[in-house]
Amino acid sequence: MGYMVNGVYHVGDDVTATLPSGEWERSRSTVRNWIGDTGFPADASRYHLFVAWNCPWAHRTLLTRAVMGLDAITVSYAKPNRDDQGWVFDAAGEFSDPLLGVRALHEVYSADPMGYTGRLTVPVLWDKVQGRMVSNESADIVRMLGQSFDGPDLYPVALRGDIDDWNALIYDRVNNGVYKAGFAATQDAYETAAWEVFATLDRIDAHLATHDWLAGGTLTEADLRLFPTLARFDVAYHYAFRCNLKKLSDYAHLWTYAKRIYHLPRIAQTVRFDIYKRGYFSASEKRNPLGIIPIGPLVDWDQPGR
Ligand SMILES: N[C@@H](CCC(=O)N[C@@H](CS)C(=O)NCC(=O)O)C(=O)O
Repeated sequence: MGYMVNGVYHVGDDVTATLPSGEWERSRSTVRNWIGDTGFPADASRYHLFVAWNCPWAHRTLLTRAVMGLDAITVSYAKPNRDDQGWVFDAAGEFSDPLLGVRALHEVYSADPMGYTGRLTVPVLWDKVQGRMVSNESADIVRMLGQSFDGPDLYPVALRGDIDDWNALIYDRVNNGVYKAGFAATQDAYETAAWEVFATLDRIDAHLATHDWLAGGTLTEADLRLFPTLARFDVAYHYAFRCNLKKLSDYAHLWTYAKRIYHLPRIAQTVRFDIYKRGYFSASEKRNPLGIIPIGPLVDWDQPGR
């Protein structure tokens, strides 16, 4: 793992992500261009995504690409396990980079003329024509892919207030909440985060008792932002991040809802349960020193949710 200063890669950790209280904090994205801005026209074929299957933030961009039918946006998938070079690629095969042929994500960041400084995160949306990054903020990528191209409206004007409220709650208490539990450095920080995860899942489950979707009567960005955490919950977070009060499959409505999304056209092809396990149970000094991957649980996503 490493970081970059003015386009130069350094091995190691520049900033500790853990606060004195033992809480864990996610770093902020800094490349925030937008499709539709000068120089970034809405032509899907000029863009490329660098992702990792296991990363939930990358997953939401893959989900948006799938739902919007944006196959013209090409994709490179990094290997599930990071090393001292960060996210890396093979020379060939499913974890190679067919676009630039890089062996590490930091080469993508250093190929950007801006001289990037910061952490080397996926996803990255890349402009093949200018040879530069459009954005490394998945929330922006989801919004701009959804809004810049023809397809279903994932952020309808009438539902924006509702969607914004769900997004804020779900980001803090669910998407990032599981990481706050999993990366907590003290008992208190872990318990606070884990209880919040389950209180929020309880609340969402209650909503879904009488609604098919989070906002309005249709699939929106809010659903696509919740789904990556649900897909990883039982196979990874339940055990690897100690979010083990309940499983997703114990929730009557949330589980049906997760399967409803999974069985929509093109969604299942964005999901790789095998890789989630490899990623979240990779060897980590603090969380899984021997890197042993558990055999279970068996989760049956095949029965469609109603
Ligand atoms: N704000 C970013 C966060 C993305 C993120 O944290 N990605 C993780 C993988 S799940 C990463 O690449 N981490 C590498 C690092 O921090 O060095 C986004 O949502 O796009």
